[in-house]
Amino acid sequence: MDRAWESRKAWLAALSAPVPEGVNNPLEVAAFETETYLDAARTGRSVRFVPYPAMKESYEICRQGNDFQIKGGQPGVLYGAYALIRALQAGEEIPVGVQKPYYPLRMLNCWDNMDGTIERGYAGRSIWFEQGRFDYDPARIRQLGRMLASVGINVLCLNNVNVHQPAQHLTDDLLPEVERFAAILRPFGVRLMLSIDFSQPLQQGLPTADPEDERVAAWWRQRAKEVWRAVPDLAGFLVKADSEHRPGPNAYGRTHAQGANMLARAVKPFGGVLVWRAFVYNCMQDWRDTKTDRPRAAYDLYRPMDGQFDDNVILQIKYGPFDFQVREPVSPLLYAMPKTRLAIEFQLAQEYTGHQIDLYAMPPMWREIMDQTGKQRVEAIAAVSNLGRDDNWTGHPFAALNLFAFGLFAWNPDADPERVIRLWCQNTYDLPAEEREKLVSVLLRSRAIYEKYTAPLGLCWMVRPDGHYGPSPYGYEFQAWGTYNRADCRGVGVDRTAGGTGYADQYPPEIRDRYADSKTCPDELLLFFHRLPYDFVMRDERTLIQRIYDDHFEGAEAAEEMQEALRGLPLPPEDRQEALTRMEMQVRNAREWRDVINTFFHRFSGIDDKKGRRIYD
Ligand code: GCV
Repeated sequence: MDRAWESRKAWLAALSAPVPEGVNNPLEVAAFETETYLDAARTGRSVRFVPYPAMKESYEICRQGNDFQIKGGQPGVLYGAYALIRALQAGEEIPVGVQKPYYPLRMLNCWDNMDGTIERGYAGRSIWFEQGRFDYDPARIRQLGRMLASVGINVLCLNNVNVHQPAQHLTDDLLPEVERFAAILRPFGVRLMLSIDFSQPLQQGLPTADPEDERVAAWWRQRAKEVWRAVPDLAGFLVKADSEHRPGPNAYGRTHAQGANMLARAVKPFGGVLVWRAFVYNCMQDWRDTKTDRPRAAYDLYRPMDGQFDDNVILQIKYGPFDFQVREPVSPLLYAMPKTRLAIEFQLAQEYTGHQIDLYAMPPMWREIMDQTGKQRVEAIAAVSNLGRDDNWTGHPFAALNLFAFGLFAWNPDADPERVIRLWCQNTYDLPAEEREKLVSVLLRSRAIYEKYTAPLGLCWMVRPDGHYGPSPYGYEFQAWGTYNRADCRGVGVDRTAGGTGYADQYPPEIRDRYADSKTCPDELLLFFHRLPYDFVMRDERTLIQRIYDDHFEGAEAAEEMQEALRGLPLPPEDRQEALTRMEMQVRNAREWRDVINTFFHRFSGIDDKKGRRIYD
């Protein structure tokens, strides 16, 4: 078995020895990790563990000089051990006192297909599926468990929400395989979840998948029984229904609450949760129809159902009303379902954010989102995985930062983006402080830079259709996906105020009012909420068109500056090579975006750049 991945430990650089087989539970892993890292004989440091089951995922670190004590439940002690190692490795203050995760459910959603491909995967093939079956190196899955536990992620959904081969996961012959996989992750406090296909009873010979039909409900109860018999600590099922051609309850005239509750009741006896995705919209829209507005869809559908979901249903909502765009306002649904358990969904896979070629460190974006949603409304968090079989796990070696940071934000949504980025750098590379700070600064700026050279001012969707890399300002304009910028010679943007599609009215009044007025709407969302002429004067007194030109020139220039900064960094050779190769592609991509978008708007507006920079005709 090729073990090249072993030398690429993402942020676990300090942990040199692999976690051996036969380390059976979080406490044993914690003891192994601290023994290896602390090397008591050399450093004089020691750790004592005090198991305290009632603390479950929480832990408390106490310190007396070089002696540490970690008290906690399982896997709390393990989280404490990793927090201690992280802090020591970074030379940070030891997090003494009781620490408790903010979200009880902190989940990675893997869009892995059983044929070995990964939907929107940019780091190679699946780490555990190939040719319709499980195929993995157990040592690598142990390392995966260690990576997840080291940042507190406690659930991994194994298969794509688009369940293309529905029968395959839940057939009896595969359940023992699922359990073997689950057993490898168990010592790391990571439980599995499975995506299921709503229409599965049809494939198993039932004449219907109607959730109100007792035969269907009985079929799911039986399946749940078999699945939990095989994998007793399975966390639950994840469902994408009535979305992008996936089957769902609407086909039978039933609501999503009826569909979700039927499944929730099947998994309830086993302590399972039913995670139901709210990513539902009309993907067969007519572009000529200016009344239907895709961002409205989830709120319009689910808001009336608040209070109708069973208590083990969690409604999983993407952070924005579209689809993981570089810039979207926070989904209004997150404010609107007080009687429903909610999860927020992020995407680490860089589908619209540079394919793990372009640098895009997500913590600054998450900080904004967390600050806006009032995180108290949400009790679970999920992110689409950016992992794959590439030796370095994430394709771009720096993309691992996003997985690391996701875990830390899921544990503490008040996390400071700069601190998290620095902590990743410190735990990944042994760089002199000055060089490390250069890397921190590049990563910290990377999202703002990417935003500048791609779609302007909250427009979204100017990306090439299907693949979603590179510019195509009209690529989605006449398509069925509900994603329009409506640019013409008079202006650009969509009026989503009360006089337009009314989307802004879905927010609580104070937020609605801010967005609905073009004078108070934040610049970065201006064209999301308003249709404006090119000579519209913005708060900083630049015209809209000048701002578009400036951003695109500045963004492409900043990409070149990042390239320059990276060239000088003494990173490990493989990572340096990989990062520079991808940076070269990013600079090309940024120039392409700059020129395509500027030319597009120059042709429509007929207005020249005030600074006389080159815009192609
Ligand atoms: C898993 C977007 C992606 C799809 C993805 C979907 C979803 O539309 O392009 O690949 O499907 O989101 O989140 O379900």
